[in-house]
Amino acid sequence: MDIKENGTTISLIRGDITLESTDAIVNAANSRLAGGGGVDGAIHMAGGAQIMEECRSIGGCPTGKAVITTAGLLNARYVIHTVGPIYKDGRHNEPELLESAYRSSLELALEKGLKSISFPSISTGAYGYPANDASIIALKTILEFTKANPGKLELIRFVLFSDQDYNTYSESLKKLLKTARKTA
Ligand code: AR6
Repeated sequence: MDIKENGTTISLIRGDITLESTDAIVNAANSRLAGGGGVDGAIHMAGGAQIMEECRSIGGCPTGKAVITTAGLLNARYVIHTVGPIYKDGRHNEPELLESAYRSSLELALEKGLKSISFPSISTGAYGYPANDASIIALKTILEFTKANPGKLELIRFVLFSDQDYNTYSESLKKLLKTARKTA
């Protein structure tokens, strides 16, 4: 599914983020930048040791923030490592921290002058964030960002690892666009 909002193409695809050739891919990291399973494990595995070396020298990243490294052997130029919240019950600042993880990643991409970026579904694997709630936050943050920074990023891709996640994000995007059109 592809849409264009405020000069930015937003694409939802089902796939593996390590195969992306956007300027940056985003990693759902932990605050020690120590590597792990899920998308983090896949990125370090495919990207080689260079990425971990840079993560070690950066040292860590607070939840809701983002840091950047080169992308080693990957097709992308950079990896933006962000740390989403561990979901408890939704009343421990999880929505704000998840929004902040997406926003910090987008801001870092702008600071670096990048034009395209690919996101995974941050926090919805090992960190347990319900995918439906997370998808609304993710997409809303991106739509707001394109409104505040029209045309600055040419392409924002969501690379969803399962059909179920792809369907969840597609439904959420349709819902958000409907609401936006009504209130416009
Ligand atoms: N491409 C795209 N999406 C993927 C890929 C891939 N290659 N592999 C997994 N996913 P998770 P989190 C999806 O657990 O919840 C790590 O150990 C996956 O299906 O990777 O933010 C870190 O070190 C799910 O939908 O990230 C942290 O400790 C989504 O990516 C912790 O897990 C996110 O799942 C972070 O947990």
